[in-house]
Amino acid sequence: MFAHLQPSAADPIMSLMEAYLRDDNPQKVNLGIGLYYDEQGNIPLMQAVRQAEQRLLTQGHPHGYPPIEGSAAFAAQVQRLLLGEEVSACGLATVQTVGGSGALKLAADFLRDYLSREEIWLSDPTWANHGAIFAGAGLQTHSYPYFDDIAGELRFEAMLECFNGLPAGAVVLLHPCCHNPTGTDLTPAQWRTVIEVMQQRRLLPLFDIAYQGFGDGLEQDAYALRAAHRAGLDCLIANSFSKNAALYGLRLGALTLCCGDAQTASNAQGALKTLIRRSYSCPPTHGGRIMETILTDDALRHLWRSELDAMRDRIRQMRLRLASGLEQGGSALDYRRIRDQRGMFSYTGLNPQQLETLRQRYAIYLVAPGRMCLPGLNLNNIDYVADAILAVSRS
Ligand code: PLP
Ligand code: TYF
Repeated sequence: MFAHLQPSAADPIMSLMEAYLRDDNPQKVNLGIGLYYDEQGNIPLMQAVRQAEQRLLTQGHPHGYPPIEGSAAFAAQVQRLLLGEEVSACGLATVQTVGGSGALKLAADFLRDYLSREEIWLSDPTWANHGAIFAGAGLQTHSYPYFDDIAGELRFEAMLECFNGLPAGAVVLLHPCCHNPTGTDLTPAQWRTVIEVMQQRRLLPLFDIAYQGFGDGLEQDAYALRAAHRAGLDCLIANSFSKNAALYGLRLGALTLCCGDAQTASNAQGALKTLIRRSYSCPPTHGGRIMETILTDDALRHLWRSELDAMRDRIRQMRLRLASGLEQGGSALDYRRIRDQRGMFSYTGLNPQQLETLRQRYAIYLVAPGRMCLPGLNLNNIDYVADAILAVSRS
């Protein structure tokens, strides 16, 4: 029955990680997969998460089934985090999902089955899994101009021109902060322009926010979402707690629909529940309980935010130090990209040959084409990495 199956292409980011793990060079550096590592090179267990887990363990929760949409208290906290402390739940439908990826897959099913959408526009470039998730759900994927890798700049005018030419109702996926893979974001003024175009052209934004807190802060990174919501734009928001609470393996995210009025939101919630029920029935409970515990307790919420601030600051320090090493060493690479881009990633502009040499000669792993995951840097390896990049990119 299964004998006709052929080997599948491996996920390029995961394969790179495996190659890194197999590498026996003691100086190896992993700047590939999008994970936050601390100064010691470990995935952190945040103190806020540890304390919430201890509290949950003391309380003792039997492992019954949660509601199909996850807990209502968790959903209310997600809405505050995304749309601001004072947001009214009226007009919003939020469901807990299996990570940010689960939110995107649920959004794809909803767009296809309930809004009869057959297409979606993704930024060029974008996270590779976007194409796979939407195509896998039967939508045709198109791209809109986003980043010029030669000039190292956002293609803002070309992007607007594309949006202006889209048919009414077209779905556009936007990264509100910390664009993956380029690290290049829109300014608040550019977001306001995009939102105006979305309104005029009656486009439907799907915001994918997987790195809230890693750009300029939890509030600042939500600018686009809040501006769209204030403008009364209907939209979808997929968010993830994988990175900003380091809950990767617990698979926690949410999908929120901004629907305008309470009746529409209630109908939308019903549609999402139907889609969840028929695919995996209900979400896992533990991650949602942890985040609900943190976000509903002032002290834990404050602790989480301060830990996230420290993670963001550490990445920033690594950016500044690497950029200044490259500048002082006379690298031909545009060090300003590393310095100025936001979030976990930099699109360095390193070419395939340079990437290959970094990997073969120095055991330094980046994702093609030239995406560096900054948190893989720490005080023990940053000078080694700077010297290696200088060696492959001296002018
Ligand atoms: N969206 C983007 C842009 C991402 O980079 C990621 C993961 O890295 C996700 C969504 C999905 O996150 P999760 O691991 O929570 O499924
Ligand atoms: O872009 C990245 O590196 C992250 C991590 O199947 C990741 O998205 C990579 C592959 C994958 C899931 C997460």
